[in-house]
This record gives sequence, C-alpha cells and structure tokens, in this order.
Amino acid sequence: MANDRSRIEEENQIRLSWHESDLAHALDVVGRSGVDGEAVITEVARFSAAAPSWAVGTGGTRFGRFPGGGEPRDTYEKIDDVAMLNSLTGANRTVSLHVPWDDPGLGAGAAGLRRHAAELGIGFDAMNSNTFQDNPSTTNEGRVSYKFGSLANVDEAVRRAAIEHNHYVIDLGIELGSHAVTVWLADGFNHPGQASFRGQFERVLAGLGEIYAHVPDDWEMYTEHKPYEPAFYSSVNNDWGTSLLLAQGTGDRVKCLVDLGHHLPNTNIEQVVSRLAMVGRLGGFHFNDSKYGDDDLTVGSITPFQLFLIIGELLDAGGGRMPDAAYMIDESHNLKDPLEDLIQATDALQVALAQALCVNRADLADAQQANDAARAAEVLHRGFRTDVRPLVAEARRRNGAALDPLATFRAIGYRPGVTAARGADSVATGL
Ligand code: LRH
Ligand code: MN
Repeated sequence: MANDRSRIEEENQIRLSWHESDLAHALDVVGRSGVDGEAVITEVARFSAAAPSWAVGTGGTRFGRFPGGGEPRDTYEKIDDVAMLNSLTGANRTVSLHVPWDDPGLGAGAAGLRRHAAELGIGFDAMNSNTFQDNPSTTNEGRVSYKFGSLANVDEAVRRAAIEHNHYVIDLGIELGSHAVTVWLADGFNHPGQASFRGQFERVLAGLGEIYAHVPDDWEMYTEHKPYEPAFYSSVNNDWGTSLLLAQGTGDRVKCLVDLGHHLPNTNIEQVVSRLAMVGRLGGFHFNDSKYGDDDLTVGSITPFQLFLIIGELLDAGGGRMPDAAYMIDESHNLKDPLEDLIQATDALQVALAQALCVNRADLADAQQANDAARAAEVLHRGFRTDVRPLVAEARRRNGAALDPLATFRAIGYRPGVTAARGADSVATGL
C-alpha cells in the first residue's frame, strides 16, 4: 500500500499545475452563482460510499460470466482491492459484506478479518444476509430449501432457518464492527393464485420482528424493496410502500433501503427518496444505474440527471448536507474491470453531489415560491451543467487520493500485479 500511495502522489504531481488552474476557474465560476466552492469541496471530501464485497469480482448473467483474471480469491483479497479503490477515490472507506459469500466465521475468523481491514483503513458497513440461495450454512445443513421463499414460506421450519441465518449475520457483523443489516428477500411467486399476498406479507412481518429482536440498540435494520426477479408475478417486498409498511410495522430502527435499480420504468425515485426522508425512514442506498430492469450498471452511466435530482432531495432533507445514511454501491460488473467500474461509480457519485451542492437552494426556493418554473429550471440546470470535476478532484487530493483515479489505477498497474499474484483464472465469490 505504501508504495501505491507514493505512486499516487507521483501521478498527482504530473497533473498538479493543470489541476490548480482548473480549480481556480471552477471556484470562480461557482462563486459567481453565490455558491461557496470551498464548502462544496469539504462536503464532497466528507462523502463515502461502501464498496460491495460481491462486486469486486466479475459479475454475470444466466447467459454467461466472463472473468477477467486476477480476481480476489477470498475476503481478505477483496478487502485489499477495496483498500486500493479507496486509496484512489478517498470515498470508499467501508465494505459491505454478503454472507455466506463472505463469511470469516465467528471468533478468530472475524477478529482476523477485522484486524486486516483495520490495517488497511477499511471499516464494515451494512451486512447482507442471503436467503435467496440454498447454502448448507443458511438452510440448516440442507434440511430446508428457499425454493418457495424464506420468511414468507408457508413452512415454519424454513422461516426458522431464515431467521437463524439473519441472527448469525448480525452476530458476525457485531464482531466485525458493523452497525446495520440489510434484508433483501427474493420471496414472492410466479403464478396468480400460487400464494396469498396477505399471508406472505404477514409471515415476513413476523419474521422481520424476530430478526429485529436480535439487532443491538446501536444498530439499524434495512428492508430493501424490489418489484420483480427472481419472482416474476409478485415480490413480497415489491415497492417503497410495502417496504415502509414492513419497516414501520417492525421497529423504530428499521428503515428502507433504496436500490436505484429496483423501480419499474419511469418511477420518480427522487420523490420516493423525499417521502422516505420526510417520515424518517430513509436508511440507505444501493447506488447503480439501469436502462431497463435491475441491470446493476455503473452509477450515473445511464441517468445522471436522475442521480443529481436524488442527491438534491438528500441535501434538502439534510439541510444542505448529506444526511446520515448507509450509502453503498450495488453493481454487477459483467464487461468492465470491477475496480475500474467502482472507480467510475464513485466518481459519478462525487460529481453528482458536487453538482447538487452547486444549486443555489435559496434561489430555487424563491423561484418555487413565485411559481416561476423557468427560473427554477435555470437554477437547477446551472448546478447540473457546472463542470465540477476540479472541485471533486480537489476533494480527492485533500483525502490523500488521486486527482485522476482511473488513469492512476492503470499507471500503477494494479490489475496486472494482482493477476500475476493470484493467477489469470482466479474468480471471486459473489453474483
Ligand atoms: C438484489 C440485490 C440485493 C443484494 C443482491 C446482491 O437484486 O440488489 O441488494 O443482496 O442484489
Ligand atoms: Mn441491492
């Protein structure tokens, strides 16, 4: 790592004079619209999004998976990659583990992994349970199956196994220093009449109650909604309304997690964010982007204006700052190098945040009060169309990271290096 840090500094030195003149110009431009550029840099530097442990390897679809080589062979190497990512972006300070794909085991296993991560300056964000696949460790050694659901299953023994798996994930998270658990359920059904909407909902509500009873007082629990896949007629937690009912019905520290890809086409996701924040039930995000379904593409790569509007609603809820929430990335890297994709995803979040911070909120409120839609649009687009890249680069530089993370990642030759160490055919666990 030390060597990489000096390499990053070398690469920054090459770009410093250009950066400084670009930065001076950007600060002047935003200053002219009454926005404090220094405050933008400070808030961007404060932001961080957790890296998903299941996406530092190559993802795939049912039609195929094309690993690129040099992938992390275990959770330790996944954290090495997240540390590399964070050294370049300065904004991925935590990793979100998915169990059992990443399960060091309680006791010495967890302690060892926590020590390794701490040495690399990486913390543990929300834990993810997995009751959408049959793994011996989650199905009572194979005595049950999640084919017909987990918490929603009509079979009490299956529900019991799912609850116990979530308890285990929480116990592991406690030992790793995490403070939240995300419960995404694949539960639902494919054929009208196959199951009862109300029956499934009530069983899930009861199950979440038993999971919540195991959650420590300084933790939060997140319910993640999704309209379809793998269920193709009804998903039990299908939208923000159902997720909110489940959260409010389970406990005060249960909140809704918004995965951007989990919304039907043309859903106004920024309005969903505004509603959940308004009632104090906005727990976190799985940032990604999509053109059609849950495509898990690079953040901001398809609908950057929507991302800008979503972050605008967060700043509105946070009084001009990002509210405390679990900001995480959830992507599947089918064609790009996983770390290069995560670098671009994080940069897209930093850029959208800087753009949203460049909206003069007082002017916007004035225009709204005056029903002056044209001026409101002008104020909004002025932020969105500001070239904030020098402000974002400066925020990274102040975090000891790279002015140009992707170019620096390639200049350092990290992937060829780990491919030589791990082998061209090493493949990571995950989706
Ligand atoms: C479901 C989901 C969920 C994770 C999984 C990896 O689509 O978004 O957050 O458990 O992806
Ligand atoms: Mn997700």
